[in-house]
Parts: sequence; C-alpha cells; structure tokens
Amino acid sequence: MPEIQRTLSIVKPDATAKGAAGEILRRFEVAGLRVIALKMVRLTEAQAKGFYAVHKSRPFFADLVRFMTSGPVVMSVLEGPDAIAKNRELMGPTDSTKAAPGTIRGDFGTDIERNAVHGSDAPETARAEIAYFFSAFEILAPVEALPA
Ligand code: FUP
Repeated sequence: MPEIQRTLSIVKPDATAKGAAGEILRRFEVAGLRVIALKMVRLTEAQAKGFYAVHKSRPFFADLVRFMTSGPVVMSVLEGPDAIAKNRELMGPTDSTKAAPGTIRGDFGTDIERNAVHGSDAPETARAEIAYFFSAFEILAPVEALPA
C-alpha cells in the first residue's frame, strides 16, 4: 500500500515567467497529487537564504538566491500516494539538460539552476519545508473530511 504523503512544490521564477505554472499544477493533478495549499509570492532574500540554508557554503548559493528572488514563485502543498517520489518523478533530474522530454524540468527548465521546480526530497525535509512556508491554517483538511 503506498503511503499518503505531503510534499512542498515550488514553481520557480523561470517557469512562472514562461506562464507555465498552470500547466505544471495540471500535471500534478493529472498524476493524482491533490493541491491542498497554494500561494503565489515573491520570496525575500532572507526567505530564500533560509530555505536553501543547507547549501549556504556551496559555490552556487549566491546565484541560486538571486534566481529564486528574481520573480514570483507558485508554492503548493501536494498530497497523495507516495507524493514525494511521485513529484520528483514528474520533475525529472535536478539538471534540466539531463531531464527527458515529458518531465517538468525537461519541458520547462534550462539548466541545473534554472530548473523550473523544487520538490521536497524526503519525509523529514517535506515536513520542514511545508512548515517553513505554510501555516497550519493555510493547509486544507483532506477533502473527504469536509462536510458535504
Ligand atoms: P533538488 O533536490 O533536485 O532540488 O536538487 P538539490 O537539492 O541538489 O539542489 C537544490 C537547488 O540548488 C537546485 F534546484 C538548483 C541549485 N543547484 C545549482 O544551482 N547548482 C548546482 O550545481 C546544484 C544545485
């Protein structure tokens, strides 16, 4: 039985600039991932630095923060069976130049930095990343639990 998981997705500034946010969310929904929280924001430098803190000593960090704050992003919480792996399968590999056509990064990314989307890589990081950007009040209860 697949585990029902939640994962954080970010449509990055390169993809929102291309007008691809709707198509990317559609791909999640078609694949059985339910959008249970959603917002469009422009990250501040502090928010982007905090989100990518694990990479702060890497040579690409400053560029990555500049890119992630260069325009709006569409952030969502996705829920569904094996949502973390499913999302990463839909995204394709980190380096867009190595991503197959039909994957989100293959279709909308440019390179390893401008790679269209972020997706959490494990249950613990998913929990931390969701809590970093969403309050509990912004995340919907399972639809099945809502009154008719
Ligand atoms: P991913 O889990 O696929 O998002 O990839 P990583 O956690 O390895 O990297 C996080 C982000 O750092 C990538 F989305 C893009 C950026 N990055 C670079 O810009 N250059 C690199 O060489 C590696 C990663």
